[in-house]
Order: sequence, then C-alpha cells, then structure tokens
Amino acid sequence: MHADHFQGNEGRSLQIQTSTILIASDIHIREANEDKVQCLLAALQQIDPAVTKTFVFLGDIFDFCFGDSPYFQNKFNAIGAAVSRLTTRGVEVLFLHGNHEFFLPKLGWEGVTWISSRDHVLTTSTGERVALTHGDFLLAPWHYRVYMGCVRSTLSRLIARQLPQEKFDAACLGLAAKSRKNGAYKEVPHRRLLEAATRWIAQKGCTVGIMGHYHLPYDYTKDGCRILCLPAWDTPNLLAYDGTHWGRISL
Ligand SMILES: [Mn+2]
Repeated sequence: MHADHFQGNEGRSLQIQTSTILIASDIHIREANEDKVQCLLAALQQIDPAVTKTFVFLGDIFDFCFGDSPYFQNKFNAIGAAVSRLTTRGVEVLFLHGNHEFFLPKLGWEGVTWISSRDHVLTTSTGERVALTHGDFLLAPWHYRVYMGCVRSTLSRLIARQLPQEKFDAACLGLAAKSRKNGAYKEVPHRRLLEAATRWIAQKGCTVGIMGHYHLPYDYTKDGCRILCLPAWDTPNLLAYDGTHWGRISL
C-alpha cells in the first residue's frame, strides 16, 4: 500500500455540531442492539439542525437488509425512527444503496431521500459539486453489473418475499461474514481504483468524490479531483464538511 494514496489524512478533525454535511458509510449493522447502533443513534442526537443541512448514508449501513419485508422493517425500526426524527427537524437525509442492501425505500422511513442510481451529486453552500457513490460499481466488471441488475429486479424481490425471513437473514449475514473472512476487501488495486474514481469525479463535473465500500481512508487528489473514502465502522467514524474543509470525526 502506497502512502500517497492516503495523502492529506493527517488533516483536521471536525465536530458533529459544527458540520454542515455529515456522511456515514459501511457501518455493517448485523443486529439492531449492537454497540455500533448505539453509537450511530448517539451521533444523530448530537446534530444541530441549525448547522447541519445534510446527512448522507453512503451504503452498507446494514450488513444485510431486504427492505420489502416486515421482518427487516421491524428489525431496524428504531434506527428508522431516529433517522425520520432528524428529517422532521429539518435535516435532509440521503441514503444510497450499498451492495449489502436491497429495496431499502420499502423500509418506509418517513422523510428520507432514497437514491437508487449508482451516484448522486450534492452541491455545498459554496457551490462546490460533490459526487457521492457507495463505490462497488467503480471497478465492477460487466457481469457484476448484470448480476446486480438481476438481484435488484422485481422478480428477485417477489421470490425473496416468499422465503422465511429470519433464515434468509441468517444465511445472508453468514455469507457476508464469510466473504469478509476470505479477504474480499483486502486485495484492492489502489492505483486502478483511484484512477477510476478520478475519472468518475471529472465525468460528474465535480471536484470532490466520496465513497465507501473499500473500507480504506483514502484521501487522494489528482488532476484537481479529490477522492475521499470512509473506513468501515470497526472504528466508528463520520466524514464531515464544515463549510470550508473536509475532515474525519471519530466517534
Ligand atoms: Mn460495500
């Protein structure tokens, strides 16, 4: 791993109360009562709606979630209530899908803006265009795109609904844990990934691009495009913007 890929990381750390944009990614919540959930709820509590305009969930907030099912709607009900409360206090909440999440809008969280496309452009108060994506599509081969298209189809949704949900949940959480153990996140071709990310940022007409998925704290600038990546919640963290600078908050 080359130190250059993480340039700028020694930069400032910000605070929740003084941030206009807050981003959480790759929490990988498995159970509703785990510590990471308490940590997230405590962070949401600290938000001052007079300061914070936007809160972004950048995908893989859940280690597995199939939104079109009363089982998952109930399982994550408390998180949904806290997030909806934030929107009623005037904070815009954006939620992008990760590769562990399916049909999330069906969770029915009031007030949340679900982004179903692969990426989204956010404009800061100073007019800076920020590209957001979970990140799994940046280096994806064509068959991954076809596979995801199938998994996210209406047919898959209707089949998934017929399964016994608790067993379905356990099986998918088992698969997620197994893929982590097999090191799915370890072999990252940094150079190729950062080049793809830089091209994506430029294509979107942005100067900053933010992603998760790779669980690595990239902070890399090339050709006027800055790519920031959030680590997973093995160490709970947010990415924040205070109106001038981007920085990390550790929770
Ligand atoms: Mn992911």
